[in-house]
Amino acid sequence: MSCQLIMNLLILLSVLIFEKAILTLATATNETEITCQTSCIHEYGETCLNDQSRCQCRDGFFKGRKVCEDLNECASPSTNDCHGNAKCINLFGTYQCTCKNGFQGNGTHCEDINECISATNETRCHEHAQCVNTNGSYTCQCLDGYHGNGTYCELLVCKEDTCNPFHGEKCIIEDNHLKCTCAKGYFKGRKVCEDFNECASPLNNDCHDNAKCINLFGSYRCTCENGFQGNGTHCEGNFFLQCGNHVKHI
Ligand SMILES: *[C@@H]1O[C@H](CO)[C@@H](O)[C@H](O)[C@H]1NC(C)=O
Ligand SMILES: *[C@@H]1O[C@H](CO)[C@@H](O)[C@H](O)[C@H]1NC(C)=O
Ligand SMILES: *[C@@H]1O[C@H](CO)[C@@H](O)[C@H](O)[C@H]1NC(C)=O
Ligand SMILES: *[C@@H]1O[C@H](CO)[C@@H](O)[C@H](O)[C@H]1NC(C)=O
Ligand SMILES: *[C@@H]1O[C@H](CO)[C@@H](O)[C@H](O)[C@H]1NC(C)=O
Ligand SMILES: *[C@@H]1O[C@H](CO)[C@@H](O)[C@H](O)[C@H]1NC(C)=O
Ligand SMILES: [Ca+2]
Ligand SMILES: [Ca+2]
Repeated sequence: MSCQLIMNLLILLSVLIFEKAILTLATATNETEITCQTSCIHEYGETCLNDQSRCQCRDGFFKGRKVCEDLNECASPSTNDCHGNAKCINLFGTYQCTCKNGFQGNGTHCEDINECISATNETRCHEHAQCVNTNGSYTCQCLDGYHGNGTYCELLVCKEDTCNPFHGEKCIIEDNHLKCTCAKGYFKGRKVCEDFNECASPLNNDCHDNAKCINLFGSYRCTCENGFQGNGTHCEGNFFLQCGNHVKHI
């Protein structure tokens, strides 16, 4: 007998003894239970059935062609309980819900963060702006009399070059914006401001009945007619002329 043969026999003997021991243990307790519990691989998504008869795919997995495969709970809202304002993140064997930006909570419940009342309040918006909380975010709105994007607000002032007064324009502040409109004495033409003829109707001027209305670019003037004197809105008969006429009639 060679040494190699003895070694082989010894190995065979120990294997036989080991198998006998397993067999004894199996009959002593429950054979299928042992088979199920030792063969189901948790890491592969398997678990032992309640009756210990066989392996099945555990929660978070589904039966694939060969093995249990990860279930994408995020694919349908019916397979996860993430809040409408939460992001669903699929993980191997499970999933995770995290509130979207601008929301806070545990993922199954998320609520809007009121950025306007948080500690960093003052730095969010410009000093001349108001913080307005919105669902999922916030905005900064320049206060009345200021304009800008909210992170920077500028005092609204009409400057000389804001509008063109030579074209009858006037600068005004409307809806927190600088705006050019037609000044008094002008009306909005097709493109530019055009002169308004106040003399076309007595309703549009205050010239006296005995005055002549003269239309000007952007305004008008009233001059008393011959034989009358005054400032145009009020004209009186010229005393000397009247007197002269009077003399003539005699
Ligand atoms: C094994 O044990 C399970 C419960 O643990 C039992 O339902 C089943 O009948 C048992 N099988 C045998 C063969 O004893
Ligand atoms: C998540 O938060 C909501 C509201 O605070 C609470 O009702 C719910 O039980 C929480 N869910 C978990 C899983 O903690
Ligand atoms: C934050 O801003 C809001 C409105 O803009 C204001 O009512 C509140 O007092 C401010 N809070 C702090 C801590 O400055
Ligand atoms: C907030 O916005 C989310 C979408 O981002 C919407 O699902 C939710 O209904 C809104 N909540 C309110 C109170 O308007
Ligand atoms: C707001 O306006 C200021 C000045 O024009 C600019 O520097 C800043 O980048 C703007 N911020 C945003 C968020 O648009
Ligand atoms: C024109 O003269 C009348 C009478 O003297 C006076 O009442 C009126 O205020 C004057 N109008 C103007 C625009 O000066
Ligand atoms: Ca999953
Ligand atoms: Ca908000």
